[in-house]
Amino acid sequence: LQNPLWACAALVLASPAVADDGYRLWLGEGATTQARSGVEVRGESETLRLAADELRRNLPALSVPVVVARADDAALAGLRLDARSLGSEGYAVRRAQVAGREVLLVTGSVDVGVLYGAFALLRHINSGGDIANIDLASSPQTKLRILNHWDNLDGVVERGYSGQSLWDWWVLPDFKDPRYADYARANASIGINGTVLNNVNAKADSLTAPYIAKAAALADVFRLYGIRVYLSARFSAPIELGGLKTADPRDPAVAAWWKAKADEIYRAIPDFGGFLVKANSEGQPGPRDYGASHADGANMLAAAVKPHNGIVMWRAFVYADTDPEDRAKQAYTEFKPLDGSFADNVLVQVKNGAIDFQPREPFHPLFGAMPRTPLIAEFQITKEYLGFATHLAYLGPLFEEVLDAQTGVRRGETVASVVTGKADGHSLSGMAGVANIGRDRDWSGGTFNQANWYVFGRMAWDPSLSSEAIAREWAAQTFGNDPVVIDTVVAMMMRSREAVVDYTGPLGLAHLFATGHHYGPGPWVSDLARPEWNPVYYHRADRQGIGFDRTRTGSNAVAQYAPVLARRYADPKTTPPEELLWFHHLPWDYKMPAGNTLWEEMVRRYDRGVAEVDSMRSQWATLRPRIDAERWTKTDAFLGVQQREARWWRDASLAYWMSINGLPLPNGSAAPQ
Ligand code: GCW
Repeated sequence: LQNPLWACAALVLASPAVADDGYRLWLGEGATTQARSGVEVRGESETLRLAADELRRNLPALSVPVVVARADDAALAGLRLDARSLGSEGYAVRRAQVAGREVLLVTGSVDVGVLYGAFALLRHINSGGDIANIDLASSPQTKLRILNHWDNLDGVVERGYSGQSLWDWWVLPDFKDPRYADYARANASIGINGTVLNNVNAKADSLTAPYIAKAAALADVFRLYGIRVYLSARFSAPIELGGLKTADPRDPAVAAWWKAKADEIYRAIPDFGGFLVKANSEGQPGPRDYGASHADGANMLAAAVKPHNGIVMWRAFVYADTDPEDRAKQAYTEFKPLDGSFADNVLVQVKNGAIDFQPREPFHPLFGAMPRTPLIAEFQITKEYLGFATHLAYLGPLFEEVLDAQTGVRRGETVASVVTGKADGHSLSGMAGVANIGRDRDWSGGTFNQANWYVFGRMAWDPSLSSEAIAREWAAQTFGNDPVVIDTVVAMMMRSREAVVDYTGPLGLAHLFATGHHYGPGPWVSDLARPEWNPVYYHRADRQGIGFDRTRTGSNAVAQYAPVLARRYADPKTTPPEELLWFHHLPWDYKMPAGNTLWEEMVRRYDRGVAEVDSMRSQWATLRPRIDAERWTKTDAFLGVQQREARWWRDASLAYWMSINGLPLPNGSAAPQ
């Protein structure tokens, strides 16, 4: 071992895995040294070829040949595959006799379904599955599985924590970065089929000819992976670009301008998906500026894209600085009466909760309240309120909690059943996720953030999948099939979001963040011009108590839920502790079910959150010999940041609460006295 070469070799042998900079995401090692399986493609299609290439590159040697074909291929006629039972984009992977040979068949009703099948097979193998009795079949439960990029045309990503925008507008459309295909491939591997390229805080420029050409270049790359391009539309564009005096949706000249604009876009992008609109919210223009309704605005745009089979996703995230009503109530108040008045190619896009992507919110009361309108649920994958890219917070349990919530409208009706369209028989349905993707080498600013992109796609495909099962598949594909790594990583992930809730805002507290950037604690902030932007608006703490009274004695937001839930939320005794202070203003010495006081319980939870982060870091430390140095080190450093900042959150918050309630720290608290 004197020879430096030997020393090198010894180091390589000792290291658990090849260096991994995270670029390959969950798409695995991809470089096995075994002989490749024979993969045969039937049919001429770029997408089928991509599916076959994926398998050639990434499948280990198998005992049978693999056949990649669409379900309507003549050679599969004898198999009596029912294309309809595969669903419109579904797949099947199973052993079959094709042209007299025993093969492993990867099929789907359409080309992209076959590609989804190829990825399902890889997921199965990489999670330790075998092919002896393989029988995978699935079809998506929602029609639109769509990323929302809050990417500005200058490259800045609003609420993005992983670098500049992936879209290099400057050199598009001439240069198509090969990374765009990698992006599309990653999305296809989890079933995502749409992407809104630009920020909902939209600039009209994105609808000019040069930007349409750039979007078309991206669409050309994404199309092969089954991904459609959409654009956020600025409602006042007819004024800014068209020189009109108004953007009033009832003005025929305005409607004509949008129609011509839609036609222009469709000439460049024949399968353009449609528009996403943020109107009359946080300073964005909209139909309300002219006394027209949100339905008037949405329907006018819907008419423009209708001849091309386009859709409009119209956001319900509205609240006005002029409205003294509880912010949590405003979207419902505005949209519920419009149910039934939207065109059939409009979806109303509703955030998971009524305020704004907090670490925990009760589900949005609009779910279940607009049966005649397809609702698309909007989740935030980027962690604006959960510690940006550094804090580890797996969002699967958050998505799952919302999707599984009973609306109380009808027996068995859940948010998921509304979002899939099943509850009310809508064929349009979908889930939108605000992307956490940027130009960082590892795409999402850290390995565990990739899991949030992953779980969004998987749950949009099938909201009944469990967040834990998805965490397991992600971990196996990301780190390899070492059971110790998988068990440890999954255990860390599954408790991580609750830890963030505990140290930032336990018991249903919300919006306590430092204002503007939303990083770190700021429950004391009270000086912003708009009252509902100040944390004090949300917690309402005083010497006697804390919490937002949303019962009849307060804003009565509880009445926006179905009666069975409204009753439950009206009484602190029947409100889940996790949502207690969201709905109630309670005295500091309110008795909790366990017999301790509200104050004692709050402190206990802050401490619990801090302890959980300590435990995540020591669990991660045990994995050091089993994970490549590059990814291990970055996560370890991030967990160090999170340990420090969980304490910052707890200590600053408690010091502030104590300055209001005058109470001492309960015995046994780990917080500094
Ligand atoms: O969460 C808030 C963000 C804004 C965002 C807005 C929205 C795009 O702080 O940055 O704007 O929500 O969803 O429209």
